[in-house]
Amino acid sequence: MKSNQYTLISIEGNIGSGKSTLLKLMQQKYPDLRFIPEPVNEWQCINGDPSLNLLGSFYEDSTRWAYTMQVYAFYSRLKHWKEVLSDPINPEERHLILSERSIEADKEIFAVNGHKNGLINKLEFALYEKFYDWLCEEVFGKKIQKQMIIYLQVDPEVCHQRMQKRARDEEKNTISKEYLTQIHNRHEEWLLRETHKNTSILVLNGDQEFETDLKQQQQMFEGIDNFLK
Ligand code: TTP
Repeated sequence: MKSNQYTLISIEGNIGSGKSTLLKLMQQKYPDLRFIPEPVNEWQCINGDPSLNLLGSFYEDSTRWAYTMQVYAFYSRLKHWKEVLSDPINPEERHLILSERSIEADKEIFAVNGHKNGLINKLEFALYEKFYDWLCEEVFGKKIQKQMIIYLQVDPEVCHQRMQKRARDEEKNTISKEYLTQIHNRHEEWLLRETHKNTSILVLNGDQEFETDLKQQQQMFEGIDNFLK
């Protein structure tokens, strides 16, 4: 691998599957990686103004806001990526970047699902794809040499229970089990049935509680350690 190239490791999975928890645990275990958290809080409060809540608007009127939500998710993620990629490279580092979801997942999961179920119309999807293709090439170019995906596969019913427990205001009464099943099916299609170039995929079952169950955690990390070797 060239000195300015990275491998991207992204944690993928349904809403409420436990990606943030896994990212936090991985941050503790592998402090030598670069990390990119997901900028959800930026979607809830544009310009620091809680009355400009894009995530809330999206769930209140998904057809009106789905395209805008995806454009802004793309923009905010790209901004973080640029920052991380512009940090000087330490000659000792492992050239691995760990991220909660990825720009590709935002498109493959949320934009494609929104397009399939009519929340994003044909014109909006064509525009989204145009700047997606161009900007990804501009920002990543040859910097990401390889991609590794950790797919946290969780039953949509379990995701629903975890979501109720964390009770994010915007999602509480708006995300149905049907929507979680759609998002789950889209993950399965994208990660298990479509072909991927230059990408390895680890499927981890996350149905069992793993935040507090150390035995379960240890089992998951055996898989992750092997995958990252
Ligand atoms: P997730 O990326 O699933 O994050 P999470 O915090 O729910 O994940 P976990 O519980 O596994 O830690 O989504 C955050 C919210 O943003 C969720 O309501 C779905 C929404 N969203 C979109 O609508 N479009 C997008 O492109 C993304 C990335 C998220």
